This record gives sequence, structure tokens and C-alpha cells, in this order.
Amino acid sequence: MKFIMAIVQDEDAIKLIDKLSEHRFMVTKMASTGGFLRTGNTTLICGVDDERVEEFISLVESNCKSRKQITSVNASHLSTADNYVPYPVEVAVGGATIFVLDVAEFRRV
Ligand code: 2BA
Repeated sequence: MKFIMAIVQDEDAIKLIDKLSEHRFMVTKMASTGGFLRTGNTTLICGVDDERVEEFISLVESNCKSRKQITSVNASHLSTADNYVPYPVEVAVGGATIFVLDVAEFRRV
């Protein structure tokens, strides 16, 4: 068994969870926040049988879009201690960031 952690955009989360459930994957949804954009995203954690990992990943791939977001960063070369100069940068977020870990033991009690 593998432990999969998939970080997805909030906009994709509900549809993806519906699809995963349809395919009989067990999913736990957690609210999370991206460290770079400091905006909300969704982390799904799932225990998946080894032979179904690729099926899981292709469902994530087909239900999570890449989107562009604008964020402000500090232009340090233009800023002084009391003069913050933000400038906009565009970043591409997603489809999804997926971690697949080996499970040493899985029990339901
Ligand atoms: P955020 O940290 O808010 O990052 C949002 C997007 O900003 C990233 O999209 C990436 O395109 C860009 N980005 C992140 N850190 C950057 C940096 N230091 N400099 C320039 N651009 C940067 P994604 O790569 O699709 O990541 C989406 C979300 O997935 C991230 O949200 C974070 O919550 C999570 N994530 C991605 N890689 C991760 C990792 N190696 N470990 C833990 N979480 C990760």
C-alpha cells in the first residue's frame, strides 16, 4: 500500500473527490495553505493499493487544471526600510503536487 498526498487547488477539489469516490478510493480532505502564495489550497490524503497508484494519479491529472495567478513580491533593490515596493509576478499553479510514500503498516481498529 502507498500513502498519497495530493495538493490541489480548491477549485478542483470537489470534482476530484467525487471522481475518486466513484472509483472507490478512500479520501480525506484537509484545508491547507500554500507557503508561497499564502492562499488556500486542498490537501488530499489517501491510502491506495500499489496496483492502483497509476489509476489514482491519472484521475488527479485529468481533473486538476493549471491556472495562472498574480502575486506581489517585494522589489528589494527599490525598497528602503520604510518604503515597500511590491511588483506583480505571474505564477502557474497546479495541476497538482503529488507525494507517494510507502506504508509500513495500515490498520483499522
Ligand atoms: P504555493 O506554495 O502557494 O505555490 C504556488 C505556486 O507558486 C507554485 O505552484 C509555483 O508555481 C510557485 N512557487 C512556489 N514556490 C515558489 C518560489 N519559491 N519561487 C517562485 N515560484 C514559486 P505549484 O508548484 O503547482 O504548487 C502548488 C502548491 O503545492 C504550493 O502552493 C504548495 O502548497 C504545494 N507544493 C508544491 N510543491 C511543494 C513541495 N515540494 N513541498 C510541499 N508543498 C508543495
